[in-house]
Amino acid sequence: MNKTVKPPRKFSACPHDCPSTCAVEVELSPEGRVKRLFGAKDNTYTAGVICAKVARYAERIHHPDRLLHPMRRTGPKGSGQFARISWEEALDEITQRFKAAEAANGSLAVWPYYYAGTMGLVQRDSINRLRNAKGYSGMYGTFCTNMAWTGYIAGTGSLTGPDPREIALSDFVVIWGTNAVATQVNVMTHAIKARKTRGAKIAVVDVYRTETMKQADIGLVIKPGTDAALACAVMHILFRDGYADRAYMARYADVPEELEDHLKTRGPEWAAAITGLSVEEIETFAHHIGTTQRTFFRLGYGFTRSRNGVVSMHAASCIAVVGGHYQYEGGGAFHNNGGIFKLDTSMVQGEALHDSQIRKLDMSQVGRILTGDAEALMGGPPVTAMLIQNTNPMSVAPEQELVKKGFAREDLFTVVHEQFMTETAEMADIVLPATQFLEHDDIYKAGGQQSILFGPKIIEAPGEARENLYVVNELIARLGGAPLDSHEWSAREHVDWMLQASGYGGLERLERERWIDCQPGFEESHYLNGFGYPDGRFRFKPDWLKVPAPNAGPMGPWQDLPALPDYWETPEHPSAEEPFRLVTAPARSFLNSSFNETESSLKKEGKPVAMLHADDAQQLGIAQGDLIALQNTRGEVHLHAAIGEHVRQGTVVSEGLWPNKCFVNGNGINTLTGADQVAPFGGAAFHDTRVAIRKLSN
Ligand SMILES: Nc1nc2c(c(=O)[nH]1)N[C@H]1C(S)=C(S)[C@@H](COP(=O)(O)OP(=O)(O)OC[C@H]3O[C@@H](n4cnc5c(=O)[nH]c(N)nc54)[C@H](O)[C@@H]3O)O[C@H]1N2
Ligand SMILES: Nc1nc2c(c(=O)[nH]1)N[C@H]1C(S)=C(S)[C@@H](COP(=O)(O)OP(=O)(O)OC[C@H]3O[C@@H](n4cnc5c(=O)[nH]c(N)nc54)[C@H](O)[C@@H]3O)O[C@H]1N2
Ligand code: SF4
Ligand SMILES: [Mo]
Repeated sequence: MNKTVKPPRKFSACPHDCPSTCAVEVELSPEGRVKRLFGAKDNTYTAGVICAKVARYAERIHHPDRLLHPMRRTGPKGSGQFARISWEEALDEITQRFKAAEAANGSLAVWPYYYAGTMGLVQRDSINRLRNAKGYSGMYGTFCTNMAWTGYIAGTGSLTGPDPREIALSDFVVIWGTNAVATQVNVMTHAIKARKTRGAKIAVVDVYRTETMKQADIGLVIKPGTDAALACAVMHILFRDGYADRAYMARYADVPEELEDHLKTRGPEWAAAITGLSVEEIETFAHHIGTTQRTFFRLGYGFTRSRNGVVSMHAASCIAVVGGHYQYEGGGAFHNNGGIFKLDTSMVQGEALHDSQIRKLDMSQVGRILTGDAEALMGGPPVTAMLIQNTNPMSVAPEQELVKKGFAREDLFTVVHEQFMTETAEMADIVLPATQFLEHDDIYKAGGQQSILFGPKIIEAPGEARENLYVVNELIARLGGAPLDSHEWSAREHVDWMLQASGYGGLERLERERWIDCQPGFEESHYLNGFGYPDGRFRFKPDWLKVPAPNAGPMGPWQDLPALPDYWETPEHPSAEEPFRLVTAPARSFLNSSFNETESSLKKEGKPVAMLHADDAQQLGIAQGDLIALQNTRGEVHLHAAIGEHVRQGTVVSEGLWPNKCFVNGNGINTLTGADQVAPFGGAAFHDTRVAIRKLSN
């Protein structure tokens, strides 16, 4: 029999905004088309596993709807009417319009806007070099990480922690506020390994019965935003029943006695009333934690997307200190490894040209900003020109009614550099076609694991699609930005410089080795040499405004933050008029708004629905599949009801992000979410929305 020779696989890294940052292998056809993607077996975190949507990447990269040419709007804003133009024409027009915007209202009138559609450090962050070279308005990136990072760093003093691969060496894996099966599948790989090899138990804390919870031994479905109450009760029990590690706390924590005293009134009965759990559920969970040295808390983002999310994250992270779990292999609390890499991105971002006096506009408040809200504009000039890369604010940003109004402004000149005709691109004056990750070079650093990875250009881009770096470099040249050596570097030159400057050798090494494992040793990872604060002590009682997390100054009602871990009732607590709490959790087959253009993902997800508890549905006279309205002061969204026992009474969950046009009234789910800044350093509370529900029709 003839053995078919398989073509060698190419190596890359998944560029998407996902904590896993998988090391991937790419199978190409003899004609050089992408066939299928695989997880690299020899990367010890990826361990041969990637999610289904990225395995099917051929569908996204060879999609017939890829943008292929620059285009200029010919009809009204949002009409979808565009005519093809050349790159030269497009860049000339952008140059002229940005110059005009600057002449009329100063350089702050131009607002480069981006997020993490690609996590590549060159293609994602170069736009900041344009900003810095021209003195354009700054952007405060608040979509995602603010509450989670601030809450975690509040305790530990650094964004590091136990090696995430140690989940496989744990005896009790607590997956808290993350739907790992959908959002970061590799957590499950290691958790299931712990179960198979060590008989580990898995617990999941969420607000509905997710696919992750279905795989757990202990599933705790709590009321949204009540995680800190659960955490307090768990710590109360650890102190009460002799499981608290007092010797450890005496050495490693700030105020253990004060915490113990404070928690005396925060027992399981108190927490049961707040969380909706039974006292028994809380006792059982705490008992497992207390009796298992190797308890690994994998703390996600989901439970921090609330107005009290910082407090929830901090409270959950405190448990591993009270129980002393951080000392043990396979134990402790991990959220993100962002602090271990220390990659120097100053040349990519043009940091030498940065002016710290320039306003930093809150990206989540894009709706308020574009509709002229003076506070959101920080008292400065209006925004009249934008360059948007790697993000789709017409779908993903809160307060959509304002976002739509803003982007419809005739006096706003919008450039969107995109892979697809997203709902944001539809609002543009100029649309530019972008490459996908296998069509350009870039470097990636993981958040949920420990590698730096290289993703080389493997195939040619379709049509005239060009990388983000090209657009940035061309615009700086044409607009006459302040000079910097790196303005003309290629992506490979940037990556090489970054690696050299950060002590990782150069690109040649990374290309040869495919990834660099940056996990510090056991003692450092487990904070055995002390936590990240100067005195080495974990903070049960953080000085909130001094938490060493990325921030743009105090925001939101920070004065009201509790001093010690506590339940902090959120301002948008359900009321008589708006009695439900809406959680807008991620869909398994979409990644934010990415993949909602691929057939297979759309087919798997079906249509947008609101999951309701059967008793709530009955009270409202709503039957399975009925068309319903979710409504609050921000707007109204029409979608179908999915009734079951997987959510609690009072909670409604809608998985997304669906394109706005998939909703019956054309209003996407972010019509309902708010852009008020969460204390103490801002962020958007996507899972914390009060709504009323009414039936529209069968
Ligand atoms: N398939 C898929 N993967 C993704 C994404 C996606 O959209 N789809 N998004 C990517 C991005 S940008 C990010 S940041 C990560 C985020 O990944 P995660 O850390 O998983 O965070 P979320 O996706 O926001 O929400 C996770 C879970 O939090 C739950 N949750 C909401 N409110 C609460 C609460 O108050 N308490 C508790 N205990 N749980 C709560 C939600 O029900 C949801 O199941 O995932 C990435 N991966
Ligand atoms: N209701 C609700 N809203 C949410 C969330 C939620 O849980 N619920 N999650 C929030 C979170 S955590 C996040 S991170 C945001 C993310 O929201 P977005 O920032 O919009 O993220 P994506 O949808 O991943 O990517 C946006 C776009 O980037 C484009 N893109 C990818 N790579 C490149 C590239 O190399 N060049 C260019 N020019 N474009 C590229 C993709 O085609 C895609 O259209 O959404 C937030 N919005
Ligand atoms: S799990 Fe996350 S990092 Fe891995 S392939 Fe899927 S989207 Fe990419
Ligand atoms: Mo995110």
